Amino acid sequence: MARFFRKSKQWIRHLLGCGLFLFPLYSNAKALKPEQLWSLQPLSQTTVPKIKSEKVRNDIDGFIQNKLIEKGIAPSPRAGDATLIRRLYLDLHGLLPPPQTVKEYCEDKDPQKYSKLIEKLLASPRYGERWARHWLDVVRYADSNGFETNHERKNAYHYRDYVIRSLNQDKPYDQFVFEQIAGDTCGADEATGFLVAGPNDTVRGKDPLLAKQQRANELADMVGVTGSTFLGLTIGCARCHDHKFDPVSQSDFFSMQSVFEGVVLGERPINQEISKEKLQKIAQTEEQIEEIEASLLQYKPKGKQVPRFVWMDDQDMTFVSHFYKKNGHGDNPRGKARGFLDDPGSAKHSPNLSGGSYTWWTNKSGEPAVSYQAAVEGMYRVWLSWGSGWSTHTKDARYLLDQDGKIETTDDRTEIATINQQLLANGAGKIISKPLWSGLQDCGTHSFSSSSKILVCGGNSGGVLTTDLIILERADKSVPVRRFEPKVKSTLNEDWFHPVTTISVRFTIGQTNNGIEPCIDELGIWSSEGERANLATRKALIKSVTSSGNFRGSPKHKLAHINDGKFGNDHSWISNTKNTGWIEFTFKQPQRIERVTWGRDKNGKYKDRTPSNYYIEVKNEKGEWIEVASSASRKPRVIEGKNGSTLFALDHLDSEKKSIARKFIQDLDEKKKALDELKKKPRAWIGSFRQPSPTRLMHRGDPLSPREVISPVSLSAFTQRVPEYALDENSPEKERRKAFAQWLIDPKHPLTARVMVNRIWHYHFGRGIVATPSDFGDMGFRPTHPELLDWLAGEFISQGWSIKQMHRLILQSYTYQQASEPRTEAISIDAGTELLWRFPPRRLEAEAIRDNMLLLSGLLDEKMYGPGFLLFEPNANYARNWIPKDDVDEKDFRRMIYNMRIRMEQDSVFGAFDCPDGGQSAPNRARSTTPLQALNLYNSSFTEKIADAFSQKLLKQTDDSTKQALLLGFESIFGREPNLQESTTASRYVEEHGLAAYCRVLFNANEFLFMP
Ligand SMILES: [Ca+2]
Ligand SMILES: [Ca+2]
Ligand SMILES: [Ca+2]
Repeated sequence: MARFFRKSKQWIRHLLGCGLFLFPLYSNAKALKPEQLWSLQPLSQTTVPKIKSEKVRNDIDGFIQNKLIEKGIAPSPRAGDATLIRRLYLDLHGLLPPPQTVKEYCEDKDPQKYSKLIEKLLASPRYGERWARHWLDVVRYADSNGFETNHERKNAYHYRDYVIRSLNQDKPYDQFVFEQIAGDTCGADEATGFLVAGPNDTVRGKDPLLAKQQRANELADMVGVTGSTFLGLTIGCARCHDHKFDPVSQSDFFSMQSVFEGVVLGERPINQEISKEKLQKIAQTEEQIEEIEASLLQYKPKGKQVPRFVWMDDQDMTFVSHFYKKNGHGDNPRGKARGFLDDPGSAKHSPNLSGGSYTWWTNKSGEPAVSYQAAVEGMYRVWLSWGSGWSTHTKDARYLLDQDGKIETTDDRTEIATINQQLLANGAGKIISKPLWSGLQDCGTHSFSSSSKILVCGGNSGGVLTTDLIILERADKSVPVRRFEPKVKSTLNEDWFHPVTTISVRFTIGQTNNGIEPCIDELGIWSSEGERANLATRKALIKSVTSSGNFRGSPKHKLAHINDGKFGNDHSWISNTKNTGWIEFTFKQPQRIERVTWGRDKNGKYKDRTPSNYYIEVKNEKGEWIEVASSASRKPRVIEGKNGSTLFALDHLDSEKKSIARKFIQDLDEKKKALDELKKKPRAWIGSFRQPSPTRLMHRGDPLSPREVISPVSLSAFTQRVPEYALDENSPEKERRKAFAQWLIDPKHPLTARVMVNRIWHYHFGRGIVATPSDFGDMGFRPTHPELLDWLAGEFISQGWSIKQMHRLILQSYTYQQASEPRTEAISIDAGTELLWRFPPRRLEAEAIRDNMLLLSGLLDEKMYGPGFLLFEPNANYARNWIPKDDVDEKDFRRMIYNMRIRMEQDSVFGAFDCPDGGQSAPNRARSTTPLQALNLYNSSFTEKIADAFSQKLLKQTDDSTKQALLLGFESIFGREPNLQESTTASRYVEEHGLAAYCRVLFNANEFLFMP
């Protein structure tokens, strides 16, 4: 009775959890001192009890049977082969063994067959899928945010996959722990999904108090889960004041919070090595693109070509040929600095026009790597660009013009330039070890014939040669273009020209992107002197603004809006003629100007009506209009392809050829899109980090009552037990998590190993040596076998923290191999089977039931990893309203570990089987029995569908013999043949109700739902 009382007290205390509201009840209770709490003591050096018995297979049995002898209970007999193989399969894989495998195993005479089976099952990838589920329960993993909006997290799965992989490769547990706390510091970015796996309140009001509270809750979640997962301590209870029972102070809580203070929830690009398969796919796609571009060449316009500009990017195979294999591409980094991807350009240089990357080659001194053929006739100015930024690049790349384009004749070559490819155009910039675009360098005018080629040849120095955009500009004007511009944007465009003094400026439109009346929301004319201001909005300077005609009918569109300083559709001008129109500004006095800016809708909402073909003129002293800029000097617009794939019009082709060429262009578009996709870094819901300001203790846990600054130092209860860390309040964010993780995995740590071996034990036997796997504090249960727990923890550490080694140890014990049948005399002493006089049978989890139904019916899709499947209707509501799908199909037939877990929602069929929703850590699943379970399992459309498939499969395997099919069904699901009574009943049932109904009955049998 006393024992019962002590136990129930433990339970009640545990169930009530941390004791804030228990305070009055326990006002006299004092928290334990570190030396009083059993779990904080160093691992004891235990001697293994030696027992002479054939029922002892390894040291575990010594501990277990020693206790059984004390209580006067005999161990159970060893379970039969059929039971053992079923138990092992369900325990390690969560899947049933195939009936044939069961048969072979039972007939096998090899005395090593049991050990061999363990090895086989541990080596299978199904093992990681099964055991990852256990871990995900503990770390409260889910695929949605929870709270009011409960949006899905499409990219959380990277962490789930990390756990599966780690288990399958038997990653040492100390490493596994370290990576989840600080994986970003050691190439395991995705492991930090652990830190941010908890719920996330995305509704951030404008109230700063509320925001503080939300952030405090986030951090408390991280501290709490880290404490319970790895330490088995309810540290979260010390948020408001010192822990009521365990030696954890409030300052311990905030010290641990300071470790995580810089962790931010959200999605970010993941740093992951690109897999070999992916690299291969990239190379393959690039090759296909080159092939299509080669086929397209024949549709190019022929004859004498004298375009004003020719843009030849290094990756545009319309112009470029390779002499040997390229090494790869240098992708310009994101950023607005010179040479970076988003470099907007300046008065002195063009914006980034590289198309995002350059090509790089092994530098072969004097040898051509690439040729550019523009197929133009006459004098052209050559603008060169290349990839720069690295000290490995050659300092003297040579650019030659080969007149006849024939590589074997060399006396027709003239030198265009020798270029230092380490630096930007004209020797500007510095070597910063980033793949930059050089910008354009004017290399003078040269005479071209249609067969002429520009050869890019290796220099005498350096290991790398690069190629990028080359532009030819027809040399019929004395002044070259000041700046080249990207394609027209609907938002805002700039047109720069050499400074000019004028009294009038005219902007003339010849074409729009969709063939209707052009629209401009604001036109700016910028002075080249003084503060370089927009003169168009200075009404005092302007004599008149006129146009070709104005769109009528809407007050949103007026001529007066062209220079009212406001942007967007509501403040714009529209012409009254399709495709065309002009605007003319006249100043009172001549102005010196250098730039015009204009756009369709700076707000980005409207993209139609955008001028695609236009020119800008100024009036000279004689009253003549002179063109200063036009769409011609912009990067050529895409004429046919959407993805930048063609640079020539198809107007010269007949309709048949046009349609063939269009097909090529379409293919090219798709391939280019695919390539872009392949090159994208995947995004993941994992930890993001920033340097935090010092952490402060919050009085009563209230984020509005900050008190003293708290530094990241190790928890006080472990002083002198574990090597400590003590960082200062401003220490770098990463150092904090590294120090904490190192501290956690120190072999002297009394909790890390104890907690983990107990979890492993818990999942094998259905109950831990400590029955509260995430609470090793005073509120938790005491271990039933303390010496065994310490011995296992010691083995765990000395065997390199190998989880699989722990499985082997446990599975090889006689204790695990016992039969599970109840025995009256044993039950009278130990009804709960805590002393393990038998193997405790237990009901399977929701996941195992569903997976096995799919397996039996032949529908299970074994595809591993990647985005999960969703058992709810797609949903775009701001606050998601998750409605279970009526019908499931093939893509939902993967193992349930790949099911997207939505917080606060349950799967309509299997949720009833105590499936946690990731709202909080679930270290110990309930195993309830409710009528709803039977109802779902018998009547749901899922069961009907699966039972139907199961019966179809059975008939197929038995050549439509119902009699054979029902036997095979029985064997497949129960791993044994039916007895006479069972087979008679089954036959009668099938006759009356059909095979599919019989399969439904099988799915509802206890023998299927329980692990024996
Ligand atoms: Ca390029
Ligand atoms: Ca030649
Ligand atoms: Ca405007």
